[in-house]
Order: sequence, then C-alpha cells, then structure tokens
Amino acid sequence: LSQALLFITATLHGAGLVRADNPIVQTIYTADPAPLVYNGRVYLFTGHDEDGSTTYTMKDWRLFSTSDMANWQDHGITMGLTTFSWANANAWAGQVIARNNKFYYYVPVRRTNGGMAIGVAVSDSITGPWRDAIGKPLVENGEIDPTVYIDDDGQAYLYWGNPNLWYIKLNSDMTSYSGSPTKIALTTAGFGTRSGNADRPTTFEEGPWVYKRSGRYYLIYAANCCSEDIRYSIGTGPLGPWTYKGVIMPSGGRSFTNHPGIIDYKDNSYFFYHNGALPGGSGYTRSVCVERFVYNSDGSIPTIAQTSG
Ligand code: FUB
Repeated sequence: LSQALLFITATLHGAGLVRADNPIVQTIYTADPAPLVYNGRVYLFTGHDEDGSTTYTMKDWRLFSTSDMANWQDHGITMGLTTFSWANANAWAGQVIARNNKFYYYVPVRRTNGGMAIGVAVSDSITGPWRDAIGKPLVENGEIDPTVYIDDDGQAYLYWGNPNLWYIKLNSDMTSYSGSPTKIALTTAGFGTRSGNADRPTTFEEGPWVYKRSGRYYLIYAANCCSEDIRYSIGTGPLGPWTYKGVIMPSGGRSFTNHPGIIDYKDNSYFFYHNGALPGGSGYTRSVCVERFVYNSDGSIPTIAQTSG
C-alpha cells in the first residue's frame, strides 16, 4: 500500500447522512481505533500494521482528524516505540484523554527483554509531540489494552487486560495512581458465558472501552477470541456492578481481532472498529472503520453490522 496519499471519500447514505467510505484510511493498514472528541473535532488515534505483516508488526501510532466524519486529515505518525526507552515492540491499542490542559496517551508496549506493560506519554498538544511521562511503565503485569475514563467527581480510572480485567485509580496528575492494580470480577452475570474454554468462562477477551452516557456506565470489549466479536456490559458505577448486555458487532471478515471505540459527535453516535477489509487484509493487516448508530431508548446498543469485511 502506498503511504503517499490518505484516500478518504464522502458518500451520501440516505437521510442526508454523510460519512466516509470504509475503511477510513485506505493507504496504510490501521488498527485499534481510539476516537476522542476535542474542540469540536474528532481525533482518531490508531495503531499501524506494517505492510505485509504476518504477525503483529507494530512500531508506531497514527492520528487522523475530521470535523464532518467524511473528510479526514492525516496527522501522520503521532508517537512511536522510540518514545519509550524501555520498550522495543508491540505498539498496541492505546487511548488518549485530555486533562490539566495536557493530553495523556496510555499504550501497551513490550518491555525490552520483558513482558507487556502500560506506558503513559504526555503532550501539550493533541497532535503531539509526545514524551514518556514517567520514564518507566505505569503498570506492568503482562496485560494489555488500556482505556481511560474520568468520572463526574474527577476520579480517573485506567482499565486494561487480557485475560483479566484490571483497574487502577489514577491520581489527578494522570501519571501515578493510588492503591494497587485490582481485578474486576469477571462474572457471567457481568460478562456473559463462554463455552469450551475453561480458563476463560466469560466472553471478555480484551480491548475494554469505558465511558458514561445518560447516567449509565458502558464497558465495551472484544469478546470470544478467535474470531472476536464486540460485546458490552452496563454498570451503575465506574467499577460496576456490571450487567452483561450482549453482542454489538458479530465476528466476521478477515481479521480475527476486533477493537471498539465509541463517541457522540454532533448529535450522532459512532462505533469505531477494525477489520481486514483492504486488499491484502488479514488479522495482521487491519483497517479501521466506523458506523453511525442510534442508541435504543433504554440505553442499549443495537447490533451493528460491518459495512466492509
Ligand atoms: O493490535 C494489537 C492487539 O490486537 C491489540 O492490543 C488488541 O486489542 C488486538 O486488536
């Protein structure tokens, strides 16, 4: 794939809805979408699968932005493995949040000669440059896929995990935490039942995405490896208790993983995910896509189909 051009086209999809054709980016492979609405614009942070990868070959993170969900600006490489002197591989699924007039970028990376750890980078600008905030892993327990959420009372939470689901309470500096990493109980009432895998009795696999909307706490996640689908739970607080709500996006297509991100923007709701839709697409050469959807009146999320595979 040529990296020379970001190819985005706008198409009318009924009822005056304008959106980009999927995949959003058609010149490089992108994965693990993490959208953030900031200053009236959608910023889409993604991972980057190298051309021709036959395993996870991921060295940097990319950034795209839009004000109309149709025309996307390519901000290029926003951060790379070299940001973290202690890491040397696996620039996997991260998320950015704004606080303290700064931006904090939480990412899983592989520690040099070690296991997976979560790093945190900081920037004065949403487009970078980013610097390692603390010069060492924020947490290190071999698990991945951080999602960050700030509750109404100002308490920030970082959640991550595969195969477990962990959280810490971040301090207001967003780069340190109180207490110890704690497991969220993966009950079948909270996360559904998986059959045929005694080690993983619930559907939770990885890729948590936590947010609050209309008084409900949502925990969206990749489920049932492999092939993954996307499922969700609703909680009454940022730490639950969680009630399992079922499937959002069924599995399918050429990528055996999927990864969710959800935003509201300009009176619409959008579900971001990835698949293997581009030529040469696979579980290691993925592409980020987006679907507009409408919440049901009870706050539940409808089943969302992929518009490209
Ligand atoms: O992109 C590498 C890994 O694959 C991510 O961390 C997981 O969520 C899955 O998408």
